[in-house]
Amino acid sequence: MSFQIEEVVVRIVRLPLIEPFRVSFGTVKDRDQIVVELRGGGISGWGESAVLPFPFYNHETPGTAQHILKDFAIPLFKKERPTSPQETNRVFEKIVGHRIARSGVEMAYWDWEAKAKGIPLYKHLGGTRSEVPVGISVPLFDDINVLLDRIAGFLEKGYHKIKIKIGPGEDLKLVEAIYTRFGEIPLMVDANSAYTLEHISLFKDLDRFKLMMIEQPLRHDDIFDHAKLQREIKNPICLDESIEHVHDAASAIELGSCKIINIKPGRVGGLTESKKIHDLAAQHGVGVWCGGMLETGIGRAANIAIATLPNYKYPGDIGESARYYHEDIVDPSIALSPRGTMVLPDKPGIGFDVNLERLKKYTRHEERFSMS
Ligand code: OSB
Ligand code: MG
Repeated sequence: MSFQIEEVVVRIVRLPLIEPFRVSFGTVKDRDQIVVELRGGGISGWGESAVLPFPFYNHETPGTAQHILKDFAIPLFKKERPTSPQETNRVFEKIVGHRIARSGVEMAYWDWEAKAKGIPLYKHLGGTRSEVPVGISVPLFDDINVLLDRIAGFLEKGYHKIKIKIGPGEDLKLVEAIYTRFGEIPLMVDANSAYTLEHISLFKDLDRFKLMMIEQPLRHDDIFDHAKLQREIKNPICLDESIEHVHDAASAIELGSCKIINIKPGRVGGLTESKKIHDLAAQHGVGVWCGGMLETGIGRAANIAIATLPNYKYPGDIGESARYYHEDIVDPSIALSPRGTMVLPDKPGIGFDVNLERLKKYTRHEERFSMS
């Protein structure tokens, strides 16, 4: 196969969020999101660089991602002319960090290639299921009753996992209140790096509750202290921020820093790296699940596709469109089945159509790069 991509289109879109999403490091409001389109042979492949508005989750922002795409990733892509998404991932390894930025192009290539072969993306990725149970990530609220009512609504909808956000001062009391109201439910907590080993007594206290897992309690780049913490507590630790590459996953597994891994395709640079981490974790009996970054329907469709691989053992943070946005840019919008699952469309590629009219309505800026 030769290189057949004729043009790369980068669009900066702003899709109004239904409500702000507060976590320990800050609040995500409406923001610039990045949609990447690869055009070639009459086919459009779609991807998303799922950046947050500030460098508080990792080092990336909409500004850095646009810069890396325009000045490094797309020029490298044009120069090296990779003929597969896997080769694109390898070419982009030259770039240190900035994995969310580069992931948009890599994911779009997966969609493009699946469409060129006429098969659904999930099958192209090696997925083994056509329906996946999903969970929901619930932000922090100033009023604990609002949090409890939201959880009640999500449980009623059938979500298979409730993830709450925690941070110093908003931790044990939230878990206690949830147990008091709902008893034992499939519950996990995500600290987004808000603690240090000095808080070890909090994590020992949390062992009173049977949590599915505790996500990223310590530093965003730590693997060592998480191993110390895991040895002291019963609830399993799941790493998010700390795992950017299969090499990090190998270190974490060998050191015992976690028992579960949250794989976000954006954070690790795309679907190829997600597959590598998935496969390595499977070899070591470590289950994984698909995290989210409040993606538009484009990024979420890819998340649903990768979650069909066999070692995605836990429900991902894959909410339906209506939970994030007033209107999504894909058709049909992404909806939960009555079983609390996402059903994979039997269509080539990501399985959802990008609505070009709506995309245009929300596009603030567009840049085209010719590959010839
Ligand atoms: O840590 O998983 C996280 C959102 C923004 C930044 C970080 C995280 C999250 C979520 C939301 O938990 C997941 C989603 O619903 O997309
Ligand atoms: Mg997280």
